[in-house]
Amino acid sequence: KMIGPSLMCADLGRLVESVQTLDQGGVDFFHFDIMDGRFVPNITMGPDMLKAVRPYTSKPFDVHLMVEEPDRFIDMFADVGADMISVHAESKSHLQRVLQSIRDHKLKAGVALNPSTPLCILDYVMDCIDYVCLMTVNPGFAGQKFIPSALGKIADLKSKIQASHMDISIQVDGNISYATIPRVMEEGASMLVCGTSSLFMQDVNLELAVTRLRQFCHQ
Ligand code: S6P
Ligand code: MG
Repeated sequence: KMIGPSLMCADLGRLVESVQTLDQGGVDFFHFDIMDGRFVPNITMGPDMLKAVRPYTSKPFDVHLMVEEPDRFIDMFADVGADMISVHAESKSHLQRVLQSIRDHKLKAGVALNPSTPLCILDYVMDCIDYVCLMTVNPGFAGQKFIPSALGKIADLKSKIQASHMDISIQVDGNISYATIPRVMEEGASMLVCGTSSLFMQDVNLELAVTRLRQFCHQ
């Protein structure tokens, strides 16, 4: 199972230090939440942040674009060292076109789905994607509650992927905690985006938190 810290949940005043601790702690990728204040009612990180921390780890950078027009930002994030980019199916961009443009940059392409969005939206792009980011909360904020219907959706997505014979990973994002990890893993999730629920907790230091989480996920 792959662990990817959601860096918007880190102590941004000590971002480099946190990235180094997580890198040494053995995380598998870093998840960057990019928002435009339109697709979701919040604003977080931008390309300069990726650029600033890129020298401190060689782990893959996963960019989650929660923006209305993702096609406008692919070049921008490819240039600052993204390795994989997910775009929301609910955005205004032409989905197949933007996925192809991510792959044209030789990056892994993902589709992110809001909790209420049906899986059939993936029907005709299964051959264009490397991963699906299933939101298990509504996008926009850290610290929200897990939406229970997401569990059945992971299982349905797993069946869909098997039927397609494609090599597509299932990423889950939103309230991924010690309580929800065993359940999402059982349904077929292999990439866990970890935020305030499992890694960035007020009373646990980051080094300890990452060690514990890795042990838990790999036992
Ligand atoms: C939400 C964003 C996520 C969160 C993550 C936070 O808009 O896409 O990546 O940062 O879910 O984790 P938690 O444990 O606070 O829900
Ligand atoms: Mg995210």
